[in-house]
Amino acid sequence: MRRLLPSSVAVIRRPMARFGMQNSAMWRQTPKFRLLSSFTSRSSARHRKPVVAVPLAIVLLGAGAFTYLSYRRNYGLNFLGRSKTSEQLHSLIATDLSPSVEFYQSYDNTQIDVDKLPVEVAQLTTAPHVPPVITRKHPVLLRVPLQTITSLTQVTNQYKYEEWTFNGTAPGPFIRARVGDVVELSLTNCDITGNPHNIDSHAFTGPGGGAALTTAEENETKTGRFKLLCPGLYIYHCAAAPVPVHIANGMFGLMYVQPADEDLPPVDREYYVMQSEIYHEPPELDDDGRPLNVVEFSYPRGLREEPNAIVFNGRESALTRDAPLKATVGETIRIFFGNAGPNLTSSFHVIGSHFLNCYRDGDVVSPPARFVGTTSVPPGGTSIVDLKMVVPGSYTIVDHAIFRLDKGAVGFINVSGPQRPDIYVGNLPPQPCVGCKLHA
Ligand SMILES: [Cu+2]
Repeated sequence: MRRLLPSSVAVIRRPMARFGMQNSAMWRQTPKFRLLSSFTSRSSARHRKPVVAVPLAIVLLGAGAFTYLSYRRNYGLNFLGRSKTSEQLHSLIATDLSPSVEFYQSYDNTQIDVDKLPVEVAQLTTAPHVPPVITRKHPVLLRVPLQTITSLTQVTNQYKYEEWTFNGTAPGPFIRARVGDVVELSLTNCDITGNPHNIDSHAFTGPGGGAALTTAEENETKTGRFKLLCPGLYIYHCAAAPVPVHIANGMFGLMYVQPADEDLPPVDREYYVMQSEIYHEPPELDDDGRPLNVVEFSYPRGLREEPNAIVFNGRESALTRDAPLKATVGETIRIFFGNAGPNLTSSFHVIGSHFLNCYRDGDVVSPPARFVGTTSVPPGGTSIVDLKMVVPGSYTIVDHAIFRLDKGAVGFINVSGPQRPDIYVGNLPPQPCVGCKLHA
């Protein structure tokens, strides 16, 4: 009979014998058996103690109910199992994600008497400088006078190029305004080539971004008024035909529309940096057969998207030899960055630093991204980035599509101040690599 017993029973009987329990009746009286059988044996239900089973059931039921209710709430269902209405969901989205959108949308419903607004003339700056923060809390009629002028500029270390410009520089002036302002933009065409010009500002609301109202022939002035409804950093450019030629020749700049309530958190310095491409033909030869140092626009290269040069602030050495950006250890700097293109997306990056705040796409209403390394800025797009300069030295501004550094896409931020060996140190002094364009 014992031989027929399952091996598990035999296993139980061996310890029973060891503890002097010669039969199963004795074993069933032990607390250990009662505990084990409360989980495993239906026949021993009369011995089960509620001390263990009831709390366990409560915990399991509670966990199940919590999971179920969380699921319903996440999928927009109330506690009775009914779906929230679309209005309720819309209200939730508007409240949770974008509290300022409705506020700014109210601007287009508010009629104002423009002639009763205080009048100001915009303070315009050339890159890399930015006008001071606007501190007033009321809208104004903001006069922005622009002129179109040609300018023969040393765009690369090798060549000069006749740029078409707003106010004499490419990029054109930085325009700073505030939501609710009415920009009165007057465009005077002083271009002796006879080309018409205009303004398409991405900050303006209406057909063509203002182009149709501002197209000015040679020696003509056109004026338009544009109420600023949306905060953010926007590019403006000429949109006279053929548009790609006018942009490629240098007719672009940045307009920053400050939020109505208050501007971004203050920083120690603000800079204006704009990326663009230059497309040119090979130089013509002079009477002695030597190549000229002046080149002209190449439509075929523009069409093929093969720029000869990719530059910051209009020319190859704008932020290197001519005028690197400056900062001191401990300062936070803000770069208002725009990409005029006309063709290439920029992978904007500052070597050795991070974008503490990155207001992607120039969006100053949403919370910024934090500690970003590289941000993507398409042609016609912008980004605002804040950097805290912690360690002294030279920091390199690049388009991280890194072959482009050989086409001129390099700039520097020179940071002065005491060393920080606790953060950045080597066993030998720093030694830039020979011939390197990235490290000054
Ligand atoms: Cu133009």
